[in-house]
Amino acid sequence: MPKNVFRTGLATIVAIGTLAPAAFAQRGTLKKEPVSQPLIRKIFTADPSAHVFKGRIFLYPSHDIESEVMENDNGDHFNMKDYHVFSMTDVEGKVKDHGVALSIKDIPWAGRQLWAPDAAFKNGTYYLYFPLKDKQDIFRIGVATSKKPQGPFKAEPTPIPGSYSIDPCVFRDANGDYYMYFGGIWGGQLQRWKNNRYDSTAGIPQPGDTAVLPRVAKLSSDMKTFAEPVHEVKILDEKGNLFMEDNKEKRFFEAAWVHYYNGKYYFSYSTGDSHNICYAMGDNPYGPFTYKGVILEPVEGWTNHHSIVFYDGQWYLFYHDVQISGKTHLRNVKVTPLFYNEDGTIKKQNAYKN
Ligand code: FUB
Repeated sequence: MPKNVFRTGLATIVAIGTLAPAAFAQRGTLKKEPVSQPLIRKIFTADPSAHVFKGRIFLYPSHDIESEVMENDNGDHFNMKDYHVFSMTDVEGKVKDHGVALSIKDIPWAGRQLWAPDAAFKNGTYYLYFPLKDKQDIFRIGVATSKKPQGPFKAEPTPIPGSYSIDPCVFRDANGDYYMYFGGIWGGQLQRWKNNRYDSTAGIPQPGDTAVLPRVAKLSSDMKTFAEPVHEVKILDEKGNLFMEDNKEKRFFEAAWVHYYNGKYYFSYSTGDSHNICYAMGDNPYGPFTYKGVILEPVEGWTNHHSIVFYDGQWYLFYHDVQISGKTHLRNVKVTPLFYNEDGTIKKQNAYKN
């Protein structure tokens, strides 16, 4: 083991300069003791979308940077300009940085802010899906392709027609159909879209309103267009009612992820300003999904964003916090094992020991 490198929990820490005291190195700027250590320390990474391709776990995260943009509720300070792709054969092993996979300067329709991406594979081609503001400052979802999971990816000349808002998640159903889930309120602009029409004057949801719903559309066989109009995804409480905006601990905010386990579809998401990762279960990819509980309690940092993947006989939850920087817009990705109860519900995770 090289000097200044030591193992803790699920990851390897490389201390810069002199060896830091172990307790500090494990906790960084955190107030609490973490259960997992950052997977990547050379750059800031967030919103990790994990997939298994070619027998490895590939990570498609946001690449956080300090761009000196003032922090606000629209998230202007999340001013990212490219993506790196990472891979590993073991969640406790070396994480390979494959370098820049797509840069904003190579996206013809780009305005600003490359936010949380996702990826998919079909018929020999890898697809990178990404939210980005266009030149009118409206978030759209773009797609870029590569013959390799790590890229580099080449962006299509225009965003996906009919796409909007942020945080795409592409789910492959067992029959080979692909669905894109997306949306995020506040800076993610979802509240401005009603019946798939944009209203720049629509404000953020108010306490008496029904909560804004995430969206889904089946992808066409070319994986670059929607095969149908965008639908709302209903998330219901145990009585079958939609959540109201007031129910901030449970209602959808952003960061959709869909996975399938034992005959059920799991729709998980962030509650944003109340900072939970929650989940709901359903019987088909369109929902409705019934709320079941919290998967991940709030992490340090404002945002909470995750993915769930099965690899080598174990389910994993990828997520992020701000252990290295202590700043909301400079995050670091992490991973922890995920477990189910016998009835198919998910055991709640806490990213900290105390
Ligand atoms: O990384 C920018 C945004 O922060 C993501 O799109 C959201 O999900 C939140 O994590």
